[in-house]
Amino acid sequence: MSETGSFPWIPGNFLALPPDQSDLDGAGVVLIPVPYDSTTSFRSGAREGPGAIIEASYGLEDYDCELDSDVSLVGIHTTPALEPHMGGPAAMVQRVRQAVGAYTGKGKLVGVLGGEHSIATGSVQAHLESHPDLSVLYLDAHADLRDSYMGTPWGHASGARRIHEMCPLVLVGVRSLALEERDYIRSASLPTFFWPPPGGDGPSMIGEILDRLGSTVYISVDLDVLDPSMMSAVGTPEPGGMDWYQLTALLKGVAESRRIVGFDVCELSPSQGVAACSYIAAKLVYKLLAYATLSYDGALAGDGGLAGKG
Ligand SMILES: [Mn+2]
Repeated sequence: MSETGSFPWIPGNFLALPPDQSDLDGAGVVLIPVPYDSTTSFRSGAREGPGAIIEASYGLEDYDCELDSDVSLVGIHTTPALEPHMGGPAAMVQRVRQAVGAYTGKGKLVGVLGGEHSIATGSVQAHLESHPDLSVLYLDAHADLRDSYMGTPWGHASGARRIHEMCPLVLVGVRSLALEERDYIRSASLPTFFWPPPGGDGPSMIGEILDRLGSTVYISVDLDVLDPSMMSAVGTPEPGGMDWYQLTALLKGVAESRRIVGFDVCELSPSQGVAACSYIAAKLVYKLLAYATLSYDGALAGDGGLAGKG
């Protein structure tokens, strides 16, 4: 070891993993930080989200009690942060598509750390190139179904609309809606699970959501799907949201019967809430990454798989 290499440096990647667990070549998972919030309309600050998630992740345990597994052993490579494109929202969506596509094309499971939720559009576009049968589970307090907002069709208020134009989409957690969005949901018969779900949040709800998804799934999370009592650090905190176990039970349910091929976790705006929010967001990224990895590898069957740990 060189003289400088002997100091106890903290690796600047998700989970602060050593090189043998974070080098690109050996990694099963690639995380792409996208510090971008240029179309945010209420409280900005999501550009600080990816850095806060990565820093908070240093405090996470690699071993996961629920899964009885150290999922970081699959190898998690964190790329440098993607520079925002100041040419406008359309150019930024295109940039995200290219960056994500560079890694999905290598067969990596890619997760995007936002940033505002509009980046999901570019990430889904890239995943569709590798998985034409993709369907998207979109978790958000808002429907994001405006055809255009504040002069652009590529902003945070239109992400779900753009995605629905490309592939099947299921909305879950919605509790704030514009009239235009309600009309679109009705005319397009778009599967939408409002929150709280009228029939309860148990297995039947998860089953109904699964019925609307294909076999290959991309999961897009706006952290405002969680209740602001636990996730206040978001641009638009909507009361009456999911709790931790409702969200993770749904994600685990998807992983048990579908192949999760990619995801994003967006809208952490750390200065708008308590410091715990960054840790919760980092933990959610790790849970999602773990569920996705276990479903992606087809490791769900048998005692060693996710299904055996329920
Ligand atoms: Mn939202």
